[in-house]
Amino acid sequence: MSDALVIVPTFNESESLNAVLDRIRVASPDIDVLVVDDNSPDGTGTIADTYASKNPRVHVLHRDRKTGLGPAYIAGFRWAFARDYEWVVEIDADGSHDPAVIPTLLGIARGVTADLVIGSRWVRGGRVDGWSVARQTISRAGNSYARWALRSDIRDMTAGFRVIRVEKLRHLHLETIASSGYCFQIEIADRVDADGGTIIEHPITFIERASGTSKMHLGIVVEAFARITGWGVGRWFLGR
Ligand SMILES: Nc1nc2c(ncn2[C@@H]2O[C@H](COP(=O)(O)OP(=O)(O)OP(=O)(O)O)[C@@H](O)[C@H]2O)c(=O)[nH]1
Ligand SMILES: [Mg+2]
Repeated sequence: MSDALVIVPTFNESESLNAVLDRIRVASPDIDVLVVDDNSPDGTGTIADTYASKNPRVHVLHRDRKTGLGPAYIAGFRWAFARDYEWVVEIDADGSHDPAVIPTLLGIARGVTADLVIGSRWVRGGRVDGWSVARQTISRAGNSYARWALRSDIRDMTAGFRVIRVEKLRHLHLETIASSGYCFQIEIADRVDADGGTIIEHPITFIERASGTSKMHLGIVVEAFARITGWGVGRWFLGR
């Protein structure tokens, strides 16, 4: 068992999963991996099982149905809690995050015992490949709004490429997290911050997915906006 667990949430990622798992194994041969699949209709779960049957470090958690990124990650975190990992790594299955960067993010986390290391698009040196100016602007604007509403210093709160210290995760009262979409990432970062955690952003290049389809939809954006506004109002006006 390694001291870190890479968690890969999947929903309909049959075209990219094998390649991403291969790349994780090349970058970090000794690291454990958990695929969390929500009964993908395209057979991603079976692909993960086949991969795991040939690689003892790779595991698969099957969930009955798709309930969003947040619940999938929380299930993965609980799997990690039960096995005493020290670190979890979050990474997308669509090739947007380069697995070769995992050792760098983990090295930073271990070096200063950070609670959260974010692979960040929106710090100096970070960038996005393959997004229109409009999409970049929406992401930047969303992050600016979250930063302002939550009085945070984090530049990329929605980023999904991260290392989190398990001991800190255990403090975050995951049972009270209701965020479903990428708002989940904002909520985790905000809770680590509120808990006095050490947070470091490391610049990465995010690459637009080359295959498969995005799970992003308007409801996810609306959820993030509504929840951030609610938390912000609580903080600004009600002193919560
Ligand atoms: N298990 C599980 N995984 C999910 C769910 N929603 C998204 N994912 C996975 O989470 C990762 C991020 O989702 P994406 O659809 O790539 O979202 P995104 O990166 O914001 O958008 P695009 O890159 O444009 O597709 C991918 O690996 C998805 O397969 C879900 O409800 N359950
Ligand atoms: Mg993606």
